[in-house]
Amino acid sequence: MTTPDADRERALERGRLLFAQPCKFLWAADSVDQLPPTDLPEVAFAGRSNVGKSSLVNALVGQKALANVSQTPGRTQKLNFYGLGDPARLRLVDLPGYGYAKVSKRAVDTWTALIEDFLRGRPNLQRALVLIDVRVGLKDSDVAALKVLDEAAVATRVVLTKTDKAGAAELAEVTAAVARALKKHPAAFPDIVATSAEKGFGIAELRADLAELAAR
Ligand SMILES: Nc1nc2c(ncn2[C@@H]2O[C@H](COP(=O)(O)OP(=O)(O)OP(=O)(O)O)[C@@H](O)[C@H]2O)c(=O)[nH]1
Ligand SMILES: [Mg+2]
Repeated sequence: MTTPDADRERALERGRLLFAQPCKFLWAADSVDQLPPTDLPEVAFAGRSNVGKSSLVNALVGQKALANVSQTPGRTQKLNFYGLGDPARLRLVDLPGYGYAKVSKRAVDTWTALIEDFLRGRPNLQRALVLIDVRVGLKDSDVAALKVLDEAAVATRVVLTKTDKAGAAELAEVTAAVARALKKHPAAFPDIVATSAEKGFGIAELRADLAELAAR
């Protein structure tokens, strides 16, 4: 008989093994006409500019500089596709940030439309991760993204980022507030993953979660 602990250990091990495989940059798209084929399961990293999407991709795959990271919001300007595994079994899609960026409003509007089109119309999108900075909390632009994902019925995991910057009380408060808001979003799982790309918190759990989606 297996115990829940043994199941959890096995899931963590599957995650560790998958993310220990090579991960390579495949493709960057700045329009939905340029997307790669839909032959592999994909996970999208969505969230406001500067929330830590590219940093989380790097932490998951254990590479420092696969995805471009910057202090200036608006670093990632295209949909960047990475292939995990050799041969690839899962694609990670690092999206531009929505909500705000230190670029023109027109650029933000163009990216927002691109991100929404992608999230709505990608048949092999198995999971969206919506990242929320623990020091910023849930904003209107996040709620708008969660609504798009509800409408498209994309299974969504909310991930808190930069939790190394928050104390335990703040983390618990933000987690509870976000969990309350998620009750209105049927596509979102109720469980929230707290992460720090910097300190490695929550990375093993998230790897285990995503390993469930990889092609066999
Ligand atoms: N303290 C801390 N800082 C982080 C963490 N993750 C990311 N950062 C910092 O946050 C800033 C933005 O990180 P990015 O990964 O570029 O964020 P992004 O969401 O990809 O940003 P855009 O591509 O501009 O939308 C950088 O200065 C990172 O070093 C974390 O876990 N802890
Ligand atoms: Mg980025």
